[in-house]
Parts: sequence; structure tokens; C-alpha cells
Amino acid sequence: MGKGRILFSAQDIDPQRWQELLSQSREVVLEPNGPDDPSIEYAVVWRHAPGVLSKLPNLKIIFSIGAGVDHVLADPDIPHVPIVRAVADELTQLMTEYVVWRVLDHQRQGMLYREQQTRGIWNEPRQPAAGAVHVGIMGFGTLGCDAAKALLALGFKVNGWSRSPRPMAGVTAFHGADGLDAFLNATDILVSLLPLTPATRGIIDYDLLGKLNRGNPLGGAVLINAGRGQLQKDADIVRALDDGLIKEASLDVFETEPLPATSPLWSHPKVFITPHTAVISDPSYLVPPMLAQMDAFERGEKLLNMIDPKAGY
Ligand code: NDP
Ligand code: OXD
Repeated sequence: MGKGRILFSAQDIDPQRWQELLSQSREVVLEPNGPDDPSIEYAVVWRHAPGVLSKLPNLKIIFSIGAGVDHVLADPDIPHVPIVRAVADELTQLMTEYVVWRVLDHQRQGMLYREQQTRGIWNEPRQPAAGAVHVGIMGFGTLGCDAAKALLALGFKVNGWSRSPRPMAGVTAFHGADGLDAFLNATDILVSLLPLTPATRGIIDYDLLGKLNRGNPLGGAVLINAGRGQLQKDADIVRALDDGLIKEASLDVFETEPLPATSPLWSHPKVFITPHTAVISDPSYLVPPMLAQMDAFERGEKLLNMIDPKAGY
């Protein structure tokens, strides 16, 4: 019998390179061969067409092209098969680079320098040492822990917030709803690396931003969100900036993507925008572990990086 076929179903992603790499080991299709195609055993997806997976009678595993699986679980007819999320050292490294880049830019007053340059101003702003700045990482999982290590190596003070206790040497750890306020009060720069789940949707609102430590050596609190856009309320971020609850924000993700042309975030002088590119999921580092997991699964081995559908991540 041949190896199980793979359905590749992804919106806004050119399938060509994915197909090329996946098909080195197994046959890949972009459409099932009829609604009940029994030959498809695996699906590799990014915002797949809702309903397409539930019709496949022999589907064994769903692989998410993203580390976040909210796009998979958004399908109300998702079949009861294991869902494996994207985890790769290269992906983690890219996110750590993004976090370090943005934290350093805020700590070293990059926005102020850029503004001064446009006006030809030679002025030496206040630049607190890394050791005087507390970075709070909200979502202390694969990506959050790696970013924390890099920030600690640069001398920043690091706080972590997770659902369950996640102790790490050098990090002040907080967890659960009960630990959230203490975590925020101790945080000058908030980095969000949370997954989008029913428990985290809309969590970054005006009230939360008001709990950050704004009396800090940076001269105000900062938000960096590279988790998911629907964790945040875009309008609350604008209001928090205008009311002085936070002084600056770096946003990679937005409630609606692409960010609508009418959004006030585009032109806000205290907002730095990247278009959901903190990490670009490249098939060259995601396909090899996917194919290896398919083979391992067929040998009866345990799957890695499976999500808990009840928790939503
Ligand atoms: P992980 O699953 O490894 O980590 C998630 C972390 O969030 C864990 O620490 C978890 O707690 C915590 N968490 C989840 N729910 C809650 C909650 N209700 N309260 C408190 N903490 C919670 O995920 P990754 O680190 O791999 O990825 C994180 C997210 O980053 C992805 O889900 C995705 O949305 C986003 N992402 C964005 C990218 C981009 O380009 N902008 C690229 C890649 C990922 P616990 O440790 O207790 O389980
Ligand atoms: C991810 C993403 O979840 O790219 O991996 O957003």
C-alpha cells in the first residue's frame, strides 16, 4: 500500500514550494479527490476552507503551518484527530530576534531619535540601562522562554506570565488570572506572545494597559504584541497611547488583517507596525519535521507538539 496522501489547504500562501518539499516524500493534493476522498491521511493547513477536513474519512493528523492554531480551531467542523502545531528552532529564533529588536528599540528611545532626526534636533535623551528595565512576557511557552533567555543575556529584568507555573532561572514567574495584576504592575515593557483562545481573546484592553508600570525609567510603559491581533483591542491601544497609559507600541498583529487603511494605528506617531511578519513560516524548516512526524506516527511513535483542543493551544 502507498503512503497516505497529504491535503495542502492554505489561504494567502503560495502552495508551490510547500508542494515541492512535501512531495519529496508523499503525494500532495490541493483539493480532495471528491468529498469523501479516502486516500488523504494528513492535512497541512493555514486558514483552510471550513468543512473540508470533516469529510475526509481517513484523516489521521492535522498539521498547522502556524505555531498558533486558532485558525484551525475556527472551523466548527474540525474532526477529532490530533492537531500538531508548528515548532522549529528557526521559527523560534526569528521570534526572539523580533522581540529583542523591538525591546532594544524602545529601551534605546528609537522612536524619539527618529522623530528628532526628521526635525534636525541634536538632543541626548534619557537612556536607561537594560538592567533598569523590566520586560514582562505574557505567554511564557516555546517562544516566550527563548525570548526571555536572550533578554536576560542582554541584562534586562524579565517577568513571565503563563497559565500554569513555568519557573525559569533569572525570571520572576507569575501565572494564572490571580497572578496577572502583579505581573502587569511589575512590567515596564509588555511583550505578548499568547495564543488566541477563548480565555485570551481581547485581553489587551484599556484596563490591562493601565496596570503596567508607567512610572519607570523609560518614561512610560510600552506594548509589544506579536501573539495574535484578536488578543488586543486596537481602539483601546490608541486611547491608551493618547491618554498616556502607554508611551509607545510595536504591533505585528491586528484585530483585522491586513490592517484596514482607515485604522488610526497606521499614522499614530507612537506606533511601529510590521505586517504579521515577526516570523515568516518558511516551508524549508517546517516541512522536514512534518514529514518526520508522519513517518514516526506510522511506526507507532508518539506525536510531538500536539495541541490540547480544550485549552485551544
Ligand atoms: P506555546 O503554546 O508554547 O506557549 C503559549 C504560552 O501561553 C504558554 O506559556 C501558556 O501557558 C500561555 N497561555 C495560554 N493561555 C493562557 C492563559 N489563559 N493565561 C495565561 N497564559 C496562557 O506557544 P508558542 O510560544 O509557540 O507561540 C505563542 C503564540 O505566538 C502562538 O500561539 C501564535 O499565536 C503566536 N505567533 C505569532 C507569530 C507571528 O509571526 N506574529 C509567529 C509564531 C507564533 P502554559 O505554559 O501554562 O501552557
Ligand atoms: C504562527 C504565525 O502562528 O505565523 O506561526 O502567526
